[in-house]
Amino acid sequence: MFDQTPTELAASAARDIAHLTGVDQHDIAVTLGSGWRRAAEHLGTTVAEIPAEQVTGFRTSPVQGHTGTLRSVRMDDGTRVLVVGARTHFYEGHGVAATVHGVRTAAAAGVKTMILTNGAGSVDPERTPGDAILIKDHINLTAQSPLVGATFIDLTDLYSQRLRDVAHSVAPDLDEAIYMQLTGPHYETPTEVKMLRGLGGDIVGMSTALEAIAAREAGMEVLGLSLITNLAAGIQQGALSHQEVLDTGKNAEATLGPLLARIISAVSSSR
Ligand code: 8IG
Repeated sequence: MFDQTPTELAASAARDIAHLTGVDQHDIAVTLGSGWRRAAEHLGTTVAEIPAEQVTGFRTSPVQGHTGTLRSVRMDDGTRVLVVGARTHFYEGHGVAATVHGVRTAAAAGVKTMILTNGAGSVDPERTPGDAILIKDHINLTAQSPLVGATFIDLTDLYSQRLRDVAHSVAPDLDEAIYMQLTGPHYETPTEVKMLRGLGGDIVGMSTALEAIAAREAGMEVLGLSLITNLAAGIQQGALSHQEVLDTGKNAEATLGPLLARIISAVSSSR
């Protein structure tokens, strides 16, 4: 497997998905981050759900709160949604190619619209944990790129204005934020959070930016959604815990599912 290029590996994974789900092509893919896990239940009819480890290059996540399946959902209008519940984070140490394999697999499965969701901390004290937010742009602070060689991809409209407009058409109150990706897995120090505020970002997490870049390279349109699960270190009183992140996610689940379903329906009818 290690002598395959990332593109070949993604093509194998897409063949596995077609074979295991019986669905040859998907239209939209959504990667489920912290708090977004149950959203898939609202999208439509689950045609097939497969354990991630049965698909080339995917692995089950060791993190509690991250699920490990791929799901093929048929929406009422016939749109095929690939729900990627297995995300490899950069902090797992498998390298940047493994981190964006899910996105490249979606592209190889025919997907034209990539929806990336995550949980994030807010470096802005005015934002409220439990709120969902649209990603407007990112600052990639991983010092990594999923692209190798002279691949000078334009990122001017990375988080598509068109798709953000579509999301706003069904959820006008959704705020927008600039997402900063750090490698983690530790959270920030309070001083790092001050620095991050100075850099001009709003929220911080450990995924999404690298995936968005790979999605753009693959020619997909990208929509990013964050659930604010916590105020970043030093902004809130007391220490941060993964349990707090899980609890906020759990409490938000009931509203996030229907919200995501509304957005994906609107995206689907706008294609
Ligand atoms: I959820 O406060 C979540 N992910 N780096 N900082 C970073 N990642 C996060 C945070 C946070 N909350």
